[in-house]
Amino acid sequence: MFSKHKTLGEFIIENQTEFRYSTGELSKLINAIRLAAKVVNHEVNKAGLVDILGTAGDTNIQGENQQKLDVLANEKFIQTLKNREIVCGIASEEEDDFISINSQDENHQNKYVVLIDPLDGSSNIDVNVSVGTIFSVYRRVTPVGTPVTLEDFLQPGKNQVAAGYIIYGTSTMLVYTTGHGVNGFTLNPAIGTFYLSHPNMQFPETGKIYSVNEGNYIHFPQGVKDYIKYCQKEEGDRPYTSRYIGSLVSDFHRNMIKGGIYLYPKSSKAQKGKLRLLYECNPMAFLAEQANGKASDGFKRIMEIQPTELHERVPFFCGSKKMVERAEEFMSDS
Ligand code: AHM
Ligand code: MG
Repeated sequence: MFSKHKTLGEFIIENQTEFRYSTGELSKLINAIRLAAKVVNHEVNKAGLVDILGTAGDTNIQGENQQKLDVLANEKFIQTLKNREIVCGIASEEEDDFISINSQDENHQNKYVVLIDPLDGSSNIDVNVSVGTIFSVYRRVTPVGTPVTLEDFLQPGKNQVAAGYIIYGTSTMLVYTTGHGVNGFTLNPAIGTFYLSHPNMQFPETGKIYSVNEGNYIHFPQGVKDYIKYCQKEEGDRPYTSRYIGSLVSDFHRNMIKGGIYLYPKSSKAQKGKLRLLYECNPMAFLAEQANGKASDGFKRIMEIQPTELHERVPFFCGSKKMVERAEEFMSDS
């Protein structure tokens, strides 16, 4: 029976055998992410107090200014994963290239690669609005013991063995899946322990919330314009409510709990959309599907897409199954 007081550590141990390749390695990896999450949480929480706000001055590969906390979160996650020697490679939104770990040591046996967006929605940091960390885990495809290659990272989302996010919100939560449903853990900051607070999370089949940056409306494809008008129409259970935080993790999290759809379509300004396939869309798509939701690029399943670049972008429609399906109908009709 579900105990409200089960900790993430206990949960990981209890569910270790559910992993397809149960060597304990993936459990250690989730443990390392848990640790890094606590460190980053600590930094995010004190952001308003100390001089770590603002722009670090560097520009990342997407041409965006890096916030200092992005840099910090990136460092913390990479350091934690490196120090524990449990992965063979890491790719991050904040790094131009992937990082190979233990590439000098021919005896290393680590089988997993991790892709992360260390601090997503970072434009929200300096206004005290929720941000998140997103992670995605794959088994490498090249032989164990050799340096990782780009091929290990450019896998379709359906190959993911684990994915999740940390939301630094009114409370901090770690939500993840290893392909056996989605579970959410809330941090008790007083003692630094995550507790299973949201077992078996599920998107409601349909919902009443649509989340999209409507400021870009004029640039959207006709199908998206039509779908937005549909959401706003007075008919049946509509009009829907519009809610957009501008922080994917937070918008996704709310929609999973309440029922809704998140859209970041392509536009005439950004032909491939904005969000990154490998460390934003794929992990969220894996979570969505594991929670009875759906994720698509407007036409096809996100997790079927064969990536060709580390920082590839893709249009993203994600949320309650029926709502995503309806949006897809508008896309194909147009
Ligand atoms: P980031 O990785 O630079 O933070 O960008 C990703 C974020 C998402 O969290 C959010 O949903 C989206 O960008 C908001 O974009 P916009 O401001 O164009 O609406
Ligand atoms: Mg991001």
